[in-house]
Amino acid sequence: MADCIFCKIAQKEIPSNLVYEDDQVVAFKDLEPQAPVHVLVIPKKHVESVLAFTQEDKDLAAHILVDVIPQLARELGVDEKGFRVVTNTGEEGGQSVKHLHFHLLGGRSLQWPPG
Ligand code: IU
Repeated sequence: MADCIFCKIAQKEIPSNLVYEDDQVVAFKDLEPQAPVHVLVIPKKHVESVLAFTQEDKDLAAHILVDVIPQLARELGVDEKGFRVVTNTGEEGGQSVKHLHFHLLGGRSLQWPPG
């Protein structure tokens, strides 16, 4: 989508610190990391949030959650001690970029509840 910064990152029109890529998904290091491990996992296609998923996106959603995130957690070394996956949604959910992204955070003891 034009003017979507995460679409531009996915298309490599804007540089990022990529840690994973396949035909449907990219993951890159968050520019303002909130934990020693903080990457964003995004679909290459523009989806605004989980609310915008359609039935056609079931395989994509499963791919992100079943394949990509667990693989990345292992590769980034946070699988044994634990990590958090967050997708902020909408204004009160704290979503600042309107392209679906899953934060994968780990490498320190995380507090609950979040602010
Ligand atoms: P949020 O859940 O929509 O607030 O998360 C957006 C995240 O995207 C936030 O952690 C930013 O630091 C991050 N980010 C980035 O890594 N690179 C960018 O070019 C932009 C935002 I814009």
